[in-house]
Amino acid sequence: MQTVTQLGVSNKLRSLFETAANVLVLTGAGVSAESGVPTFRGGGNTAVWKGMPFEIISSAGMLERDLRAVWEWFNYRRGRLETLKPNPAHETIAGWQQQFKHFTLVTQNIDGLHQAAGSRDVIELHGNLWRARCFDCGQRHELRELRMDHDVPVCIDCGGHMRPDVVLFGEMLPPGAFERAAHEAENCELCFVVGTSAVVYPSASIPEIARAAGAYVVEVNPEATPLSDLCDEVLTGKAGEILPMLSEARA
Ligand code: BV8
Repeated sequence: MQTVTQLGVSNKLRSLFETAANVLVLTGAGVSAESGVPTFRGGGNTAVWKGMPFEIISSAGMLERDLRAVWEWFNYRRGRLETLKPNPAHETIAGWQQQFKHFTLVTQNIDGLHQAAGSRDVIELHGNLWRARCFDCGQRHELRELRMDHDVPVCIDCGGHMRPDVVLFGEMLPPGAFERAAHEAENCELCFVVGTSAVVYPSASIPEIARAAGAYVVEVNPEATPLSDLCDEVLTGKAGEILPMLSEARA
């Protein structure tokens, strides 16, 4: 594993960045940190809501226990996101979609900032907090379109109560999302892992799959993670600074 500061990248990565035809990027909360979105772990951040740790308030059990509290938690987060914009990391990744012959963006984030930066066909492993899903008929609707019943959105199609269209702890990922991401990871030459603490599974296994299939895996993070030792190269620093620098190196 080569560890280089954010002042330079290895010749191997520089040349791969020039020639790669199949690239995959996996992002986590760190890619949105410079947009002002709080991360969940690391850097002294431990997301807590009314005394409940993040892994509790964002768990499947809470839906039965207190659906209104879950909606209060997600409404609070959406409120904080309303004014936030994509940062240079999101924008650079959106540009890579046109730059490489075959490009896949897989995100653990639910904030929608990759799409706001112009990324298309994003594989959202953990859903999206701007959408709701009906408990009864399963329909998904943009939250902005829905009326509320005692703080809980009501399905336009069947009138049933809805939940955030987000994967909570203890829940399966959206059907096909992980499988598609794993397939792309098995076929990519170059895999970037940007802004994730790599502790949440099965998402954190995507770079492991890429590495096992022979991809060159590059981590972009100010801190070391459990994944760092598996990576071929670690670029230590902020995504909003390193990713544009990488693109300039190619230009
Ligand atoms: C599953 C949506 C199968 C919600 C999230 C018991 C029962 C069931 C399952 C489990 C169990 N015990 C463990 C599990 C597995 C569990 C898991 O992995 N738990 C962990 C905590 C150990 N996984 C699951 O439950 C998954 N489902 O396993 O299904 C199953 C089902 C039933 C029964 C058995 C098995 C579902 C996981 C999805 C949970 N939902 N989010 C919400 O947001 O409210 S996960 C949550 O963590 C977010 O999505 C987030 O994206 C994700 C990962 O976190 P990161 O993105 O990495 O963010 P983090 O803050 O941790 O790190 C930020 C990083 O950025 C840091 O490294 C930091 O240094 C860096 N950084 C900071 N600034 C910058 C930067 N990097 C670059 N630039 C910067 N400027």
